[in-house]
Amino acid sequence: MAQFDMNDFRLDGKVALVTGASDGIGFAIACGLAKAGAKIVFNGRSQEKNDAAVVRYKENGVEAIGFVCDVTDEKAVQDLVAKIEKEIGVIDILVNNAAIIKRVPMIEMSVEDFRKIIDTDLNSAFICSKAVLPSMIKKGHGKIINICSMMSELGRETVSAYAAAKGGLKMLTRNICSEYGHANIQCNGIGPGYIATKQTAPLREPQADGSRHPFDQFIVSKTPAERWGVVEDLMGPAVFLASDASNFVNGHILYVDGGILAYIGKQP
Ligand code: NAP
Ligand code: GCO
Repeated sequence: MAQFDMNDFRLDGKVALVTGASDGIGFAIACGLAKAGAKIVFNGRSQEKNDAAVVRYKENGVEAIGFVCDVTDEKAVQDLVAKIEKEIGVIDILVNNAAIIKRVPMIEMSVEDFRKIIDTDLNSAFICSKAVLPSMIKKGHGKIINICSMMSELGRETVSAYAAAKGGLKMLTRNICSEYGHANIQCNGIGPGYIATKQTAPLREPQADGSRHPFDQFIVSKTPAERWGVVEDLMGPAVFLASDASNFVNGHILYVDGGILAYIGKQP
């Protein structure tokens, strides 16, 4: 039997594109992949945010290259991928991380907002994956990691579009696996639980009287780990799914949620 090799977790020489990685979960995942040896390319919509991110990457010991590119714009994504392939190399690892959320009751949500969220959180993963797959297939391997959500499994008030997109992203993950597994492409998802980032800041804001936000208390009581996740919690799972150590893991959603999905909730 072949010896188990810890180097299978290494990503030396691999090129990783992490979308929407100027901050938050994408930034942390990119740092994790870089620590494992990958070359990091990221994108965001703002040059200013990208420039600030490059400085923060440097402070974390990571040489990242940032591009302005809107993931909902197919032509811009195709051009970006062609540029990366020409100047840096074929993308070995794609992390579809960019997303937006709008919390509003469904009957008050405009169809324009609903479409924009589906476009950013779901269609973008189709656009980016479609752009990188041909070269991955030619090269004979590839890793696509889709950043899913608790809302890939659960609903809740005010997040209809986001939940629809993240549920769809779970199935896009399984479909990419089904369609391209034969070409040695692994497409998996990471489903973060509730993670302390700007996206969830409004849910953690202290109340006027200084007490904790009710949603903050709700999440801590719903989570067996009894805390919010931090972005660093996503680094190890992302490295695993980007590495050869997970070459027979395909179409899987790895929930990194402190146990939320396993738990019925605190008894009264
Ligand atoms: P975040 O800080 O808002 O990060 C999202 C990033 O996406 C932003 O930095 C934004 O960058 C980028 N982005 C948005 N629209 C874009 C577009 N059209 N083109 C390119 N980039 C775009 O949120 P986060 O909490 O880190 O979330 C990251 C991912 O994890 C998302 O997929 C989110 O749904 C998922 N997630 C988050 C949590 C959580 O609790 N925080 C839990 C589960 C899943 P620019 O503004 O620079 O464009
Ligand atoms: C919300 C949150 C969630 C999280 C995350 C959960 O309003 O319920 O923003 O959707 O961000 O995706 O996994």
